[in-house]
Amino acid sequence: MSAEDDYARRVADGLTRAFDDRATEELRLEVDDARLVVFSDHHRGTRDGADDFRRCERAYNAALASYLERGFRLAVLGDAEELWECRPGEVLESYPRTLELEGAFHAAGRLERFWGNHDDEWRSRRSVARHLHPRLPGLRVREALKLRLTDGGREVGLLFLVHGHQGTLDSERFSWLSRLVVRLVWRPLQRRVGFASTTPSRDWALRERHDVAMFAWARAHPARPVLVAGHTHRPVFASERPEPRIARPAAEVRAELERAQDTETRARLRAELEFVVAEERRVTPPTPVEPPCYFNTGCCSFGDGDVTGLELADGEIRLVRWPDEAGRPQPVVLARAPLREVLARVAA
Ligand SMILES: [Mn+2]
Repeated sequence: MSAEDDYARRVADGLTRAFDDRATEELRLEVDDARLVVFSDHHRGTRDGADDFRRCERAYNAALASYLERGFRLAVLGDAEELWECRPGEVLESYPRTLELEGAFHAAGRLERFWGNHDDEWRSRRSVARHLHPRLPGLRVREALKLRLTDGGREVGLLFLVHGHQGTLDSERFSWLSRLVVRLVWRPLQRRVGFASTTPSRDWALRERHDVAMFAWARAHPARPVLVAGHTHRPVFASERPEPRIARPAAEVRAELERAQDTETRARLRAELEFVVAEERRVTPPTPVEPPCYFNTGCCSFGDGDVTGLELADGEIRLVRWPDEAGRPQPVVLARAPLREVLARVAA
């Protein structure tokens, strides 16, 4: 068996274990009534140089306020707190406003919290009771959730929500070891250097492999689930993987630059060209996701302060980013698809 197959098999085993776990509950939702937003991977720290959420706090809090008002249910899909690097108490004290907003969903019975690999401390009911209950009374943190979608009472599909680290070597088998490495080696280094990062988002090859493994599990599973995960920090939406916004193609900027005469214009265009070229280099070609049985939220710890999430609303599934192009506290829909169509294609 090749290393790739072995990796994919471990991920599949991990996801199947979570899928079959008796603790994994089900929720029924009508396709047209469902109003849910899923965010993941905040990696909230202590507001120091190693805290990836700091830059995203503004966009995330704004988004929560809006979804709260519009009656959405909120799913926080794991790695909300960065507990490999920091202690629970200090993290929770660092973001009182964010917790208040999440707490408002909880008070309304509209919050679902999941644990990821970086906050798997919340597997422990004692830790949850000790640290989270003072702010979120009675909260349960789960590993996974099944959403049975119905259309006029008839079941039309199954969404399986889970963080997505299940079955990975570093997260499940040696989590105590990776945690020590992060806490003792990585974090002091990151604090000094100050760049945003969390495993495995730094490793493009691993992320690619991980996306493929999660997709393969969903496609092969007899229950025909639509897997909704986070963990990779890269949004995946149906048959396309949306890419970071590129203002306009490099060729267009180049053509304009050739015609430009004055220094100011040339300087502006040259800057734009370098910007676009570097952006294009970051982008890997999309992996086709057909049937659309795997969606990824992206994350709430992008280095530029953006957050991405998945909305289920108005009979659609949508990938959104906050803030909008102009930096205003509004969502931009990066991709959308009718939910019935997605579920029908997965069931076929
Ligand atoms: Mn993770």
